[in-house]
Amino acid sequence: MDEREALIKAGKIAKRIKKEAAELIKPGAKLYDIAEFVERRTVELGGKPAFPCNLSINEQAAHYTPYKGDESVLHEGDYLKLDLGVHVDGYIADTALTFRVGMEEDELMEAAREALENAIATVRAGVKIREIGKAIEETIRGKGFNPIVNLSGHKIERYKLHAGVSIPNIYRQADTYELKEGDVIAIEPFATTGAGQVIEVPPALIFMYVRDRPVRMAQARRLLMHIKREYKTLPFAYRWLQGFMHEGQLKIALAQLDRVGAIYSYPILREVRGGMVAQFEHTIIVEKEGAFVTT
Ligand SMILES: [Co+2]
Repeated sequence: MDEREALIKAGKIAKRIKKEAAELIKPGAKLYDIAEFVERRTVELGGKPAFPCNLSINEQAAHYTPYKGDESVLHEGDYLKLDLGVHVDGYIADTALTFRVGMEEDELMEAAREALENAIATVRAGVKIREIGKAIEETIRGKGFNPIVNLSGHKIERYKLHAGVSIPNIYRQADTYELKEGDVIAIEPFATTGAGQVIEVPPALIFMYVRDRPVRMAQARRLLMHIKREYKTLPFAYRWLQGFMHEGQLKIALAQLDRVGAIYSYPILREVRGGMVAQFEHTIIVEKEGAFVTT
């Protein structure tokens, strides 16, 4: 299977899971069950999770993933962002959509969805990425909402979810990177009723390996080896490690690995004024005359 085939396969799996997961999204559904379903289906359909299933609600923009013992449930009217990643041999599909639990799509969701459509319409080889930011910003502001300015899409490479280039959600003169044929990018506009910024809030439930670093604690060394082998350079969930060692030790080991810079932690991203947040995301292969949407 070549790169393009793997990207397309990962995208097809992600598309199918989005449809299947939609059936589970109703008042009273447990976030834990939805995340486990998404990740189990990823494997059953021939992929692997490229990152933990993110299920972020209302003012949370991203990076919530349930843990074992998590009793959180959906409530009618919640804005649920389902952000999922599938990889096939390291080739990644990253896609997200927003549900209004028990209700129809509203204008906030429409703003984010249309921003994504308009952004994709600008994509072809030779275009500067500020054109993407411009399309997103104009669409969202045109509908009376704010884009989240400190969140962005990203270039994707094999086993690298964020490969250096950020794909902006607003227009900035300085975003002059020119798209090349064959580039893989994720575009992910966020629209909010709030101020248009996110802040990090604890806890961190998602982590990623960065580099080998010396650590004192034997359990932390053992954990780091396990993480490298299982997840390579892709993000992983706290949930995936519950049961690998005693939970008290796991927390200490993760904190130690984070402190020495062996792993990154990703706290929850919350809209600064508590505004509601909607997000849509697709992964795209840049072509000479346009965009091939894999998801
Ligand atoms: Co993404």
